[in-house]
Amino acid sequence: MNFHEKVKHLFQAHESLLTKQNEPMEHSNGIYQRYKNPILTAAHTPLIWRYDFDENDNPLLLERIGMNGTFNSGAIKWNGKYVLMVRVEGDDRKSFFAVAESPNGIDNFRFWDYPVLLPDVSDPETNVYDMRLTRHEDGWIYGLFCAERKDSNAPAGDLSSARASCGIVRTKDLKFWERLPDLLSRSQQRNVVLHPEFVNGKYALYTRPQDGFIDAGSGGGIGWALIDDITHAEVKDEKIINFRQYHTIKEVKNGEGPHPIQTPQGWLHLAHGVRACAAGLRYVLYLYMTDLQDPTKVIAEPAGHFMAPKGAERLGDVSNVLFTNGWIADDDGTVYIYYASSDTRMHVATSTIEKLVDYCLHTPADGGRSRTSVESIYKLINKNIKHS
Ligand code: BGC
Ligand code: BMA
Repeated sequence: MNFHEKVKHLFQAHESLLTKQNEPMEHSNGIYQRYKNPILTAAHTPLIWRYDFDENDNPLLLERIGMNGTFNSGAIKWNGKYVLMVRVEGDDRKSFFAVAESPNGIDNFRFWDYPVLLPDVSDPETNVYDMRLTRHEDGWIYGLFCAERKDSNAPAGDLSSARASCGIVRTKDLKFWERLPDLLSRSQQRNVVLHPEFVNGKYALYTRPQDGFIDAGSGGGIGWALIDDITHAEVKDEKIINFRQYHTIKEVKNGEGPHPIQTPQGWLHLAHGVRACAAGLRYVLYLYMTDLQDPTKVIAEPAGHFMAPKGAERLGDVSNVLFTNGWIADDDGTVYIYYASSDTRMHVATSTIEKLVDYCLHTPADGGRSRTSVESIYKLINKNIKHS
């Protein structure tokens, strides 16, 4: 094959991957529907990011810049399209953000030609990831993400200690991004999410205070903080609204996923919970609901996980991880849950607001003990078996 044939071949294969139809999986628990194919993988990234197509400069047609993974995406419905703000990670372990859009939310996702070139702040970060998009009632679309820097206090030779803080950008068109100063906070912050509405006239953030870069330490769970000025955002008072708990799926860490969806019965939240086991950290997704009038008050929380890594999802760069920071609620009540598996690829699952609320309100809560779990099963059996 000559150079031009090889190029043609590459583009044809890429195009057939991008246009591959997705199908629902056969099994569903009724609550949500998984789909067969991942919606975005490293192979979906544009060829023009990776290859130099100038025959003089790249006669062997080698890939020049490798892409390692596409995961942890923010999501928004934009001009009738399902738009993801994808965490793309290169082979160099640097993550960056890139927009991909689909006409139907389940397949045909396609990256825009250029990834996002984030403006810098005065203390430039090393790495960025996990952007949450919020269309706020102030008229801006905000992107909150984790900005990571090497820990300058780490002892010499420790090249892993880092500090996580929350970076903030905003836009009106998803193209031009204005960078605001990072969130000021006493503790490290990853997984910060902007609530879509003002609360008491202030911006409201879901936070996740933690003592160290990896360890939550005294950080009790998902927090809540009101912010006076988003252009100089500072966490002054923070209260924990969703606690970590012994012997649950969120014993070690938890964090808000995308911003909650407003429903007639309350705010519907999607989050991740982490526990430690011999195989490392296990990340699963869970749901909870808070009061419409008082979004800091939890009104329902089913026991256990809503989704956990399954089958091929279990394996990847950081195995045994499901993570989410994006979902889209359509006008007809359909919910598109965009989740990543094992820090490697993106998937979609669909549900409806009605089903997710029903799941939250009618799944037994965690009683905290094996015995209470059996009691929940007894209740159900007794309903099902009519004793005469
Ligand atoms: C990685 C993240 C990870 C974090 C904590 C970062 O360096 O990029 O994916 O969540 O470390 O382990
Ligand atoms: C975290 C997250 C994600 C990642 C997960 C598992 O702390 O912020 O970036 O998916 O770890 O590695």
